[in-house]
Amino acid sequence: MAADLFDADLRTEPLAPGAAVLRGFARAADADLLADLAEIADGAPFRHMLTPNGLRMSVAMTNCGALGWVSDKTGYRYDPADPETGRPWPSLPASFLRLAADAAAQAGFEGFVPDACLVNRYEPGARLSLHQDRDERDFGAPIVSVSLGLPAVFLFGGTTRSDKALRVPLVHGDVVVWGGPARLRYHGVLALKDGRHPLLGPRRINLTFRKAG
Ligand code: MD6
Ligand code: FE
Repeated sequence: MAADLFDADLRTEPLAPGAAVLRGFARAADADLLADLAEIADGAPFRHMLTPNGLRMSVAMTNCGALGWVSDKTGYRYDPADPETGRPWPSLPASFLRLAADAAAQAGFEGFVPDACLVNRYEPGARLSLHQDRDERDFGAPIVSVSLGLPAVFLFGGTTRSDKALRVPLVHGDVVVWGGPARLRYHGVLALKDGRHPLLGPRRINLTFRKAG
């Protein structure tokens, strides 16, 4: 009985070849992840970046690791320095590295060592429109995406923007691992609904780990 409950709580759901949701995988580490995140946000505060079209993104972002993803009027890039402070991004904490490597291995990608972690903060109404992750140097490494706080609906599309997207509900502690044949599929996040999470209040945090350089 206990084993059955455990399995039902921590199951791996295939999404597509190369993509899976690891339900609850980050829950046991949530307090450590959030304590480390508070330090990261002290050194590199959340900010609303501009898209290349000059629009303010509804999702607030920061980064840790050797490279950080940034967007401004000149386009998207990975930058070793935070343009707001001129300093290197905070380093990747051990708790982040361990979780990312363990999740990747669980999904079949052994030896994942990320050099970039984009941190997305959603408040009610914030959304991320359909996009591909293609600013990384090589597409051989997977992406590991950790959801904390309020639930959200993840859109998982195909290889063209117009392909119909699956709607995948994600809750606190869920991890999506994404690589191989799924690496360039379109995806996004629907507008966050109102709510209050016991640890995070009225927000959702997403940690997206990549090998960017
Ligand atoms: C988010 N995630 O869940 C945004 N990208 O807040 C992403 O854009 C993403 O979850 C690539 C792979 C997995 C992801
Ligand atoms: Fe993405």
